[in-house]
Amino acid sequence: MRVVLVERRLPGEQSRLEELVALSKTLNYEVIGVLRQVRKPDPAYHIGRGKVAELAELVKSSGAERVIFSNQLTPSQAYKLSRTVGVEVIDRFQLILEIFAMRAGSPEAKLQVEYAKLSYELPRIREQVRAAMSVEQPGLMGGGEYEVDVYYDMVKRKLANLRRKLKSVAKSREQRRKLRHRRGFKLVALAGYTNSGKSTLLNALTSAKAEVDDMYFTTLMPRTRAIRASKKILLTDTVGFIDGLPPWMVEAFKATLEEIYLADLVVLVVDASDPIPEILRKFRASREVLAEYPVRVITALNKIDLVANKELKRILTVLNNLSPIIVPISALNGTNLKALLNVIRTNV
Ligand SMILES: Nc1nc2c(ncn2[C@@H]2O[C@H](COP(=O)(O)OP(=O)(O)O)[C@@H](O)[C@H]2O)c(=O)[nH]1
Ligand SMILES: [Mg+2]
Repeated sequence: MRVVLVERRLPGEQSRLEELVALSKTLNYEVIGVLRQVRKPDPAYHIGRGKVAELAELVKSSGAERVIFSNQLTPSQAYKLSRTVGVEVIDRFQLILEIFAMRAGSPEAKLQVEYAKLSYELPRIREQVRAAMSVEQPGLMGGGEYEVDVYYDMVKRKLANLRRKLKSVAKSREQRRKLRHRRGFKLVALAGYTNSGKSTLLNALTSAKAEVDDMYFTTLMPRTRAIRASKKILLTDTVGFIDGLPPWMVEAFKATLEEIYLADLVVLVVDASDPIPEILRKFRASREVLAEYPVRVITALNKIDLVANKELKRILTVLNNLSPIIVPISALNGTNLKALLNVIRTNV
């Protein structure tokens, strides 16, 4: 899908566009245009009217099928924007929810993501139905209110239903873990921030043909493959860590990390090309998430092809104080992957 990204910032505010590009790529979207504006949010369109016109023009000329805002949009802003621009307009949170939906493997994860999605979309749906009704019946104040309420109630019932189902599936998690252990496979999960190189590393350590010949794993964890060196060690990709998730999204995020709960070992992939303070911040945040799981963690310091030797030494010195096992690698160039495999083998 071809998409245009938009970001509005206050003067001095940090940009999140780089992350938005990485998130879009996770969904295989093709970013064909980017618009930026520095200003306070406009109540009606979030960006200024001139910028809206520019956006509409860009969408038209580029044939973009979707617009993704880096900022959170109110339901009415999203509705007005998509009416003016002519294609669907979503925000960062909806994009992340789509990634979660793609990544959700277990029944629990699927339900959690659906629940978060519906909760977020409920006010948006209300806005759309209401606007559609008032267009059909101009001048009729409060027209369509009844239909809006019927629809709203239906979604709410669906949410209540999902809550009930969630309670019952949570129990089966422990059973799945036990079942997996009895099969004699070892499971290694790749964790880390979006764009750190998890998928690249998965591809480097496994061959595309080595799909796991076991229905249990292929249905529960679609991105799980046997590593080349050993058929009994399975490697699985997980959803990337993302900064600044709102509280209502946290359950859905955790549910999509199910593989980590099931894993015997986690390889935390860290992007060495980030500035050192950023490496440290992400490393600490990742360890905090992982601390909730009863699983051993080793660190793969990735993209070392992008840093000078001296810089690499500094990073290793800093991280060595925080993590006992760190393996510097380049997933892209295949550097030091044998060493990583050895460390994996001795730690599963
Ligand atoms: N230079 C360099 N780039 C890498 C390396 N590993 C991954 N990348 C690039 O980093 C980007 C994100 O990689 P990806 O595997 O999709 O990250 P994920 O979001 O963690 O799955 C891609 O453009 C990769 O080509 C590496 O070792 N060196
Ligand atoms: Mg990936």
